[in-house]
Amino acid sequence: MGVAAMRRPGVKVRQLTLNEDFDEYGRLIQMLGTNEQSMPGMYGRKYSDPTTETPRAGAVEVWQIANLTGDTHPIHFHLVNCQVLSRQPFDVESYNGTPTYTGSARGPEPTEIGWKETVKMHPGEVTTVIMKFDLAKVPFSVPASPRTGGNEFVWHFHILEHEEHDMMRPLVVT
Ligand SMILES: [Cu+2]
Repeated sequence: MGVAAMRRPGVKVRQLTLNEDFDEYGRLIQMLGTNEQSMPGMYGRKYSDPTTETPRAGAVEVWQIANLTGDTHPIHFHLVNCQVLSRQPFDVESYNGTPTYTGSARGPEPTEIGWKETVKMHPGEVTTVIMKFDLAKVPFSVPASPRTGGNEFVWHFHILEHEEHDMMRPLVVT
């Protein structure tokens, strides 16, 4: 897989975000989101909010994840391994759901060529990854998630403090 696959008809491209806000106690809270506002001026969504990432089983998808926060976040995808296609700087201040790029894209670092479970996403950059959502073949039937009704996994920040508060979203393969 690579950049050519990204342009192939049928490869869904999702625009996603890493977000920072304050919770009701004034504590810093980190959230994942899409490029559609969840509330005026906010893109972050809670883990318990309705699922937005629902790839079809067997589908190849490209996720372009804009980091709107001030930190680098290691983002882990359950079920799939991915490949890093690129990282590209954008203007965080003017982000309105579509990034305005401020420089050219660069490929993965030499140490991260190949399959990745967790990918570093730097502040002020859109990190683009590609992955194929094959369900595991198991010799038994797996019941649907009682919460989402699908094959529910997660994608999340891989440091516990942020993962639990609340940088984790369901990933439901349909
Ligand atoms: Cu994980």
